[in-house]
Amino acid sequence: MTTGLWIILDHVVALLCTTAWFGSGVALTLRRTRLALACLVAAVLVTLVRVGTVAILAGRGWWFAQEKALLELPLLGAAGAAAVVLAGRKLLTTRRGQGSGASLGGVVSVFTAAYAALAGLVATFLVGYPLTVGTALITISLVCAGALLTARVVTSTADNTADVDIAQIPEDRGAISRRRFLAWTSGAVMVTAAGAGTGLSFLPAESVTRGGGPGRSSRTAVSVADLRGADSPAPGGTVRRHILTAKKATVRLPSGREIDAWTYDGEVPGPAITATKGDLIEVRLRNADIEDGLTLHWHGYDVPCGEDGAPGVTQPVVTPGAEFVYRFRADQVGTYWYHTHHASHIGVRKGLYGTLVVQPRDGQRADEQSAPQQVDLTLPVHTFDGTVVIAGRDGQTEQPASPGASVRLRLINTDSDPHRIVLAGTPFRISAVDGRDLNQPGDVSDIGLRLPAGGRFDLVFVMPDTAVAVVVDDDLTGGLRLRPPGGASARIGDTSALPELDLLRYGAPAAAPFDPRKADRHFTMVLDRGVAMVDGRPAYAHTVNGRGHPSIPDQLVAEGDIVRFTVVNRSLETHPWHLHGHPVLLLSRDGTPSTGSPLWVDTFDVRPGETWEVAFRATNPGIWMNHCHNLPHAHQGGMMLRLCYDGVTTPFGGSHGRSPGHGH
Ligand SMILES: [Cu+2]
Repeated sequence: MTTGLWIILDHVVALLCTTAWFGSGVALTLRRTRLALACLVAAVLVTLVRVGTVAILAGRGWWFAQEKALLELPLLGAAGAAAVVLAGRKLLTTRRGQGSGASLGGVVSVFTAAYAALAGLVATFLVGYPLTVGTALITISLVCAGALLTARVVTSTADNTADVDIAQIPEDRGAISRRRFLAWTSGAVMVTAAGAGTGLSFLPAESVTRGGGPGRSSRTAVSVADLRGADSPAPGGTVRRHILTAKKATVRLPSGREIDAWTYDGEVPGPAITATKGDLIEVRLRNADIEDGLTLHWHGYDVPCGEDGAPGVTQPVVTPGAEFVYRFRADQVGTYWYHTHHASHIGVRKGLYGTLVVQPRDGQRADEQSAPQQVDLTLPVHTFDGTVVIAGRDGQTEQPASPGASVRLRLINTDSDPHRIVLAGTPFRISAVDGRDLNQPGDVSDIGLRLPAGGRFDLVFVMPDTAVAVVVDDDLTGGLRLRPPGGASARIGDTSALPELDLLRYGAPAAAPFDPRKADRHFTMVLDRGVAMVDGRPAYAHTVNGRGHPSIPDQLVAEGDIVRFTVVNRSLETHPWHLHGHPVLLLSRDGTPSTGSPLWVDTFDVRPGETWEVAFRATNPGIWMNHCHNLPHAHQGGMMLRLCYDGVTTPFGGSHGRSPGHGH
């Protein structure tokens, strides 16, 4: 069973556990002795099952179980044991026909166990990992407050009904004043503890984590504003100049449907930018009427930091009437894309994206040279109001392709959720992932491919005599059909049952350019949901190590470092993790090492319960966004932090920067 399923099962058991303890408490107060006993037995059993599920989660990784093992279970265990002793014994004697079954201690201890179970569940959902002293103090105080309040209610009810059995009110005044003193003192202690806990949780975080490496050195500072791209092409290259004007536009899709889009140049997707390796790409971005402002980020393209398009970090946001010129050499061959990085959960969704494809300089790739025809299609997949639009076309589109033609389909996921891609009708190879060629990719067929948000696959095959279909999300009414001229239409069966290809086992291994075991720095990012500050406001955030942007500490690296990330997903949603400026090498998933071709990616999908190890070499100085590419998670939810090179500063304090006062 996957860790994701164990997480869900543990939540279900925790819920059952809470219900059973509350059930027992309520039945006790209602004098339903048999029911109370049954619920108590059930509660104890479910609590024991919970110990088992937490133990299994701990086995999968301490991150998954920390607050459950250190806070929830001890609290529940203590209260539950008291309940068994105080209420259980009484209930058993009652079953044999003596007494009413309820006692003050019994009722209070059973309810306290119920509060402990509930508090644990709430702590998991609201706070999660890591457990802090503040959280622990607040939780314990709340449970104790619940216990005291219950005792108060039970005694006063018993006073009113003159029920000696349940209350066993001490008669002498001395005892009453002792009880009052005890109640006041414990109340005061609880309030203090809760206050201290709350105070502790508002303490500012460390502004920087070093990942086990040295701290900041005294080296001379470089500003990101000076880390700009080359201003001339490589010998033999040309300059590719574009002016992109961002504006709102009504775009008419082939089906006749109109969408209110935000566009680069009135088009969705924006103008395709293409180049040959060594060319200089120069893009002048102008903003006509996007009030929120925007930027251009070159997704997966390792441009110098000043060209990266992170507002408030590498440049100011481009407001209406303003412009920004991006200039860099096309040194990386492959399939990439560009999009705004400002409030991108709205901007990209509404259409501020386009494609970037760089071809090798020395003509075709070896395997494509002998082909009579070449078909090279760039296919960004985007969803507008629930409709999948491929390369600007909705519905099903057809494309002619001669038998024997060498075909390359460049699929780009410009959405925030993964897409399932099936290429039906021919065996094919995944020749590149995220723009980088794989080592000895083999032929596959009848298989589903999971394309993470922001990711790219280059699918390569020789066109057969019959039609070929690209099916997205198993929807046979849409997608793309390649058809030999005069050939029959593709007859494609249901694709939803096809298994998913595991890229970590695809292709042949090859030596890495560095030894990832000798990492200079190692950062762990535990992804979760919880209450945290996001951009100065409390939110039910998507958190990294319990915090939201911009309160997540910066990760400090030095140029030349080998850096390792452990990314753990405790939440119930997929997080496509994306580091700017560097591809990362996938090392392992859930402890199982990658055995296929080296996979250098800029986005990897961390599904619920998964733990990924990745590594990269810090060779591109700058201040880089490191975030979830589910854009609402990043920009609304706060799942975004920065990787900072030692000695690099930014003059732009803005939306992606740390809060004022944390500048460098
Ligand atoms: Cu996410």
